[in-house]
Amino acid sequence: MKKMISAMIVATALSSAAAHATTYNEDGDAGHTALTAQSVKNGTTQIKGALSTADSVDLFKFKWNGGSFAASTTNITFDTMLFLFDQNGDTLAFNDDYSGLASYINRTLSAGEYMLAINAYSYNYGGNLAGFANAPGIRGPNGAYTINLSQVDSTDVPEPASLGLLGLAAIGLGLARRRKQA
Ligand SMILES: [Ca+2]
Ligand SMILES: [Ca+2]
Repeated sequence: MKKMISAMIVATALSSAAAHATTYNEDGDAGHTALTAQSVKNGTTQIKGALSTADSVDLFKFKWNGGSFAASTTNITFDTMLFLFDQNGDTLAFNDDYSGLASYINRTLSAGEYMLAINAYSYNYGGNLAGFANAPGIRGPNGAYTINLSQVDSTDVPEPASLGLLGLAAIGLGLARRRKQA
């Protein structure tokens, strides 16, 4: 019974994520630090936003259950660059031009929380997230963008109905089983 309950929880979480693939629209203007990054919602496969002269970097947080992760820019009107950071702000992947001026990154990641940044060529980010602290106004012709990405697994602010499922999925089956025994 315990195993069945755990299996049902995982199956429900997975089917829920698959069925609700969605676009995350930048809320106002995403910042360029871990504190001002925007958390994309569960199941997000596409981010739509814009770079402005006021903040030339947009940063998004997401959780990942592990495995191959990919992100690419499309529908762009400027020369994009993509950065993938770990929780410490260290750069895991970077790409400027993969197809024309569009960017593409692909990296196998362990489970955890990551940050994805987009900006316009050719801002010198300084090798890690901290380099964005001095992000100046405009570094090229900014504008709207779309980022296609592997469906992210979770979010910092999930919907109430899915909070328990996501929490259990993140904690892992072991703890979930212990809770069921308690
Ligand atoms: Ca923005
Ligand atoms: Ca580019």
